[in-house]
Amino acid sequence: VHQLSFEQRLPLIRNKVGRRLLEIVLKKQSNLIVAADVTTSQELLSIADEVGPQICVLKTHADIIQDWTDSVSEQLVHLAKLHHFLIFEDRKFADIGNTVELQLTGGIFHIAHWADIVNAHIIAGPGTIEALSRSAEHCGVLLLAQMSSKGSLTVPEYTQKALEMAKQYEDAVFGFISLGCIGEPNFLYFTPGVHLQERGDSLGQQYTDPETVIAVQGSDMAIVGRGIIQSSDRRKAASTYRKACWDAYLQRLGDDK
Ligand code: UP6
Repeated sequence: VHQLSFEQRLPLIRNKVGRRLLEIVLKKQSNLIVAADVTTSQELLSIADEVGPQICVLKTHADIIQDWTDSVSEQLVHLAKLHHFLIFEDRKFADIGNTVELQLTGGIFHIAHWADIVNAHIIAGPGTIEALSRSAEHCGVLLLAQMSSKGSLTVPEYTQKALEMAKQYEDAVFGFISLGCIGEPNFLYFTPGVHLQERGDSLGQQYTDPETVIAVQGSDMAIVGRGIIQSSDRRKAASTYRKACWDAYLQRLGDDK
């Protein structure tokens, strides 16, 4: 668990997008990421507008949007600029490098055109990251080192391999999807499966509260989906989660901060 502040860690981050993210985090005092898991562009854009002021990153799954067009990404980028957040397409790339390159740039999503952050499994080896790192000038990469779901195969040796691979691609990779802090302070740790009320769902998701994830397990960014998305007042829920996540970060630094 790192007690260095985000200010202290900012210059340690090699990837440009990672540093930009920390600037936003510090400015907005928000280490909250909302997972906008909805199926229409209208819902996606209205969530981005509603929770935008409270978040540092909006996480998307473009492939669950039933009416995706380039215009959706254009409007999303507009809202990201307006509310000052980054866009993270949670595509979880996992194929050989050549296919990943096509998936990143082609299809109907053109992810490389609008995503600030993408992520990848390490199962296929470094070629996956190599393909993503070619766009690293304007895109940062996160590696999946652990998962929140029950029965995940990310055993400690696997998590270690993710760390080793990240170090080889530090210009592109600036952090991990993990359950907490798993390595050095020059990487950032993003944790999904965060909820203030629930303990899980019927399909193996396992939830932890923001305080445990950030103050105890040492994660940096909390990714919250249904905890906010299913709330009747998303603005208020986002504000509650933002405060809980930021307080947990301050708690980790020590109360004298
Ligand atoms: N996600 C996880 N666990 C992981 C990796 N990614 O839940 O290990 C993603 C899911 C979803 C979000 O794809 O978009 O984080 C969690 O949503 P929830 O808060 O509604 O469960």
